[in-house]
Amino acid sequence: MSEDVVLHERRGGFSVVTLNRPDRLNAFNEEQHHKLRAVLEDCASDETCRALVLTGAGRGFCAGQDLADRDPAMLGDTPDLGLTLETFYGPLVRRLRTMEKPVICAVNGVAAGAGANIALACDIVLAARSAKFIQAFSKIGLIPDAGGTWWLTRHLGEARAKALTLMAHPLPAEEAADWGLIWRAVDDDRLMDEALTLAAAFAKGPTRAYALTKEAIQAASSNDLDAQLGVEIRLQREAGRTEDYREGVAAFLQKRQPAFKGK
Ligand code: LHQ
Repeated sequence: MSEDVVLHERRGGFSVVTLNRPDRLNAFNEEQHHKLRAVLEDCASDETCRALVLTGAGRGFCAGQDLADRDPAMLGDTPDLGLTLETFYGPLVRRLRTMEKPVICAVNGVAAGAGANIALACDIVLAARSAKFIQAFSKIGLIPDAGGTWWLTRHLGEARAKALTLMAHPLPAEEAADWGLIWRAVDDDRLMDEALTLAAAFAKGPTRAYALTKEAIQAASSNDLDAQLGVEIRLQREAGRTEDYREGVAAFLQKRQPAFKGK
C-alpha cells in the first residue's frame, strides 16, 4: 500500500498536518484533496486540537495542482477548471479561513501556484529562508486562483500583485516577509522548531478568543469602519462570555499565569 498522501500527527493540544507527495513537490491530486479535507474536518471537530501546523514533506511545500491530473490532453474539448476550483480549492481555502483555531503554515520549500495561495490562506505563515512563493499560473496559461488574486491585491497592492502574477516572479521568503505577505522567514533548520513552539503556545491559549479574533480580522478586509465596529461589538460580547475571559482576568488580578481551557 502506498504511504498516506497527507500525514496527521496529534501532539499535545495541536496537530501537525503534512502534505506527503514529495516526489511531486506535494502537488495536489484528488486523493490528496480528499485526504486533507478529512484531516482538516477531524481537527475542526476535535476540541482537544487547539492549533494546527500545515507543512510539506521533502524539499517543497506544495507545487499547486498536480498538472498530470489536469492535463488538457485528457480533459476533452471543453475542460472545466472552474469545477476543480468549486469542488476542491474553494472549499479548502474556506475551511482554513473558518477553522476556529489558529492555523500555522510552515513553508518548508517552494510554494507554487495554488500551493502558494493555500499557504497564504493560513493564519500565520512562517517560511524557511530558502523557500520561494511563485504565482506560476501564467506560465501555463492560467490565472491565479485559490484566493491568490485576493490575498496578493489586499496585502501587496495592485503593482506588486500584477508583477508577481504576470511575470510568475519567484518571491523569496525574506522578501515575502518584508512585503508583509507572510509573518516571518526563519533559518531552514529552525523552521519546524519555531512552528511547533508557536503551535504549543497557541494550544495553551484562549482558543475561542483566537477564533473570534481571526473572524474579526478577516471581516475587516471587506468592511468599512462602521460595519467593523459592529463586528467588534458582536464578537467581543461573545468573547466576554467565555470561561477563558474569566480565567484571564482572575489570573491577571491574582498576578499568576492564566490556565486557559479554550472554552
Ligand atoms: C509536478 C508539479 C506539478 C505535477 C512539480 N504537477 N508534477 C487549479 C485548477 C485546475 C487546474 C489547474 O491548476 C489549478 C491551480 C494551480 O495550482 S495551477 C499551477 C500548477 N503548478 C505549477 O504550474 C508549478 C509547476 N512546477 C514548477 O514550476 C516547478 O516544479 C517548481 C518551480 C515548483 C519547482 O521547480 P524545481 O525545484 O526545479 O523542481 P522540478 O520542476 O524538478 O519538480 C520536481 C518534480 O516534481 C518533477 O518531477 P520529476 O519526475 O521530473 O522529478 C516535476 O515534474 C514534479 N512537479 N510540480 N504542479
